[in-house]
Amino acid sequence: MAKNKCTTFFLLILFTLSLWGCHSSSNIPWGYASQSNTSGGVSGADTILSIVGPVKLDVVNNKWSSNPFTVIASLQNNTDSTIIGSSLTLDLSAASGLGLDTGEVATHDLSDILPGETEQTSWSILAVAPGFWTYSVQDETGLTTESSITVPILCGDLDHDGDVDEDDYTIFESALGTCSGDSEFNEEADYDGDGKITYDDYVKWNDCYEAYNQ
Ligand SMILES: [Ca+2]
Ligand SMILES: [Ca+2]
Repeated sequence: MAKNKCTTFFLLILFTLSLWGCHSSSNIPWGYASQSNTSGGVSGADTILSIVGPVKLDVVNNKWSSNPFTVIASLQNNTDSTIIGSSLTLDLSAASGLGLDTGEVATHDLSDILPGETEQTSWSILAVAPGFWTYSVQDETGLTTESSITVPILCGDLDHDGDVDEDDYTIFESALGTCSGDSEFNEEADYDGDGKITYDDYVKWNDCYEAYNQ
């Protein structure tokens, strides 16, 4: 069945928009200041492993901030003997939207930890997709602690790959002119929430595109 009359009304808009060309997306360096922190920890018999990292990435100029972000892990030695040759390993296997930043490695060696002392290390982690992601850090004895971060969906990022580009426009275009209930209706592209994907929604999508690509 054809799309309803809403579609007909927007045939002209479709034609007009077909003349619109996306700019090439530019690689703008990501990374801004500020992050809110949380900490978690699991007690071993006499050793405490804890993580400090952001609970949520902010969105600044329609980009994740800060990205990459930093996670710090600490190993506290409450025993009466020195911990020698320990290491901590970051596990992102359960967090498909996160990856190690360029040059980063999963396992970091620690200096020897005297009784009562704490050693820490940090990783640079890159968010690559929106979602709620849980990661963990483990020492070689099996002591593990985990933390989570929320990576918000960017405005206009209809394919949820962390950018606003031609691919997102293609998704928007396929929904343009549809109404709620149509098979090609995309609720996420209905920025004004009126149940129709119209030129007004396009203007809002384009604002997102311009913000991301400025
Ligand atoms: Ca995208
Ligand atoms: Ca709308």
